[in-house]
Amino acid sequence: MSTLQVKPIGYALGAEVTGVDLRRPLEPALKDAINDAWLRHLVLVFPGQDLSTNEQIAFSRCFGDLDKHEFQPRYTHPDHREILLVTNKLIDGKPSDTRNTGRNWHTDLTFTSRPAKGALLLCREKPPVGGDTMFANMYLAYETLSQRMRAFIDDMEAIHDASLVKGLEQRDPEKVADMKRRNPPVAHKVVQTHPETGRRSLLVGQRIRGIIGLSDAESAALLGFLNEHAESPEFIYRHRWTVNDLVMWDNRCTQHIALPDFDQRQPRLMLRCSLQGEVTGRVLEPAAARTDDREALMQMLAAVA
Ligand SMILES: O=C(O)CCC(=O)C(=O)O
Ligand SMILES: [Fe+2]
Repeated sequence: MSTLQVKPIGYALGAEVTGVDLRRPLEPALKDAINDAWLRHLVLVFPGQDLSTNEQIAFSRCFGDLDKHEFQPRYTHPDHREILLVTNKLIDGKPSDTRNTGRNWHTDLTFTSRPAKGALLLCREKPPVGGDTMFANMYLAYETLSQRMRAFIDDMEAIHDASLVKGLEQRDPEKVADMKRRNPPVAHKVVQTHPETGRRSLLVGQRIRGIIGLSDAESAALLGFLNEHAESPEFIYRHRWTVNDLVMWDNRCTQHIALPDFDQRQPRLMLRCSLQGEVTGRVLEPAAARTDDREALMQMLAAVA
């Protein structure tokens, strides 16, 4: 316990945590210290953690119930539903469908009514260069907006849509259809309040179809501004992976993007546990999921708003 060290590694967010062996059960005081550091730094990096899948699952469970990944059940570890495989390696002789996971700025599982509380991603194999992941602090993104803008967006709801996940066209169409069927569009508040810290943050990203109650043009302009603001370099920590880094992010106040800046022939293998979050969104009419006609969709949404 006394050896736990937390060292900031980014200006906006991110800290490296050393002096702890995550293979061993955590004492309550150590767990609390890690949780406090997590709430303060939003992204924790634990280097040199050579964890088995069971050990990763056990450590992750210290921070909440684990998602069984029902939103996309076909991408999990064959023996552990709690582990999502994010990899470009061949699976059953075919290119993995998760090889392009996270290629646009997003907060995990906002295309469900229950976005993740957090996630713990373990790097097992990585290309010699590139394949970094960037994280952005969404408290700062919110707090640096003008008071007028904050008041303007306060009650707004955005429509998050699984079909806007980048790179779906490169995946198995049948699995994509299944994922879309399971995940009709969902409305989430643009401004979220963190259940533990009470701080407000911005929930935007590139998986949003529009803002309820605004015209297409208004929606596009506002989302364009908010996304550009949220992606400002001063809010970002960029993680350059080393094998056996475990990175744990608070998904309630951050967004992230996995960069494709590496040789795709080089293996990259990441194992993810997702912490189950609270229900913060409302599922929209199933009919909304079926139409591609934007005008009809907006009318339908206006009717339910
Ligand atoms: O592969 C990565 O670096 C992150 C992918 C991602 O978005 C995720 O696992 O949630
Ligand atoms: Fe993600």
